[in-house]
Amino acid sequence: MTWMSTPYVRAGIELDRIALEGITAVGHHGVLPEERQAGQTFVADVVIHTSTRAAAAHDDLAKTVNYAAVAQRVADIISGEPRDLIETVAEQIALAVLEMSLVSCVDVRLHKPQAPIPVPFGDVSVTIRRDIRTGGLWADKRIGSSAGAPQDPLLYGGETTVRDQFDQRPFEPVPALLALGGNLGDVELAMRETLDALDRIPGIHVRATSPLVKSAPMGGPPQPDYLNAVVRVTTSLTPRELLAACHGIEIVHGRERSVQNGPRTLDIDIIDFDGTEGVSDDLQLPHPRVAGRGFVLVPWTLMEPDAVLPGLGSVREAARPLQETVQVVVDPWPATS
Ligand code: PH2
Ligand code: MG
Ligand code: MG
Repeated sequence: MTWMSTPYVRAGIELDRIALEGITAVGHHGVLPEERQAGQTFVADVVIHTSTRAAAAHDDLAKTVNYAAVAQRVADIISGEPRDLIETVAEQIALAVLEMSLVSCVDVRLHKPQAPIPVPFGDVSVTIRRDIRTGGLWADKRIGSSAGAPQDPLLYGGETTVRDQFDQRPFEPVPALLALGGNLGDVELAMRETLDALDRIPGIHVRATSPLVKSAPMGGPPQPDYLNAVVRVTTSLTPRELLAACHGIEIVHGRERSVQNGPRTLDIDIIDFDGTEGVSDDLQLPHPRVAGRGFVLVPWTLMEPDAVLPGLGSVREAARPLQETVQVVVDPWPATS
């Protein structure tokens, strides 16, 4: 294989490249029924644009992209759901790799050397480049099953006008902390459905969940007790897109915003977005009312004992005097059956 992709430049610096060539698997992609039936060999070349400096400095696999994991993902997609076009399969591969940690850009070349072409030929392939900042990620995701779904971040705008830092797309997936809560209806079910819904949104991955806790309502009118939990996600959405995604899930679960601090079926708050600090009319980060809220701090420190929040410091210390305000009801949550 002689293909060497061109460098990808980020902030004026050429990124390093990890190239995986000739990943081979049998797939059933194609327009012809025979292709769907019999299957044939597909070969993928993948070039990952990333910085390898930190990994090299520490000789640490955790600081780079594990090419074995990439190869497995790519092979799984080739042998997975049959598609008509190699364009579609290449796209799926690019998006899957782009969602892995530390990947800024990816080039994919997908070959179909046994394609049904009525004249002798050597090879046929498509080559695409996708990077995390161009918005191509979200536009292209619309090809997939989430196209037009209510949680589709494109439906919420923010792609064209950059108002402030909350419209800045991260260079690579970043950690964010979400707090879930509610006190009307089957809240635990709504919260479990939220985990699924979040994970299905392109650019959001659920990484960890806290125990489920119960607490008396803080503020607002007299109302039932709350169930709460916090969720660690990684995301390549902008803060405003993440907020829109959370609102979309709340709406699907029948959330109505009438009384402030009033009873609700489901509330999803962004507590922290990779340490971003700022205020706008629609969002404040970190969440301004975390101090004193045992129903956020206690589950958070149970999930991440060493967590720190800008402006608050150690979550463990902040949670300590609030232990008695919440009761753990499901741990681990969601319960493993
Ligand atoms: N959320 C509020 C107001 N009060 N009290 C508890 N116990 N749990 C909550 O999630 C909660 C609250 C506003 O979002
Ligand atoms: Mg809230
Ligand atoms: Mg809220």
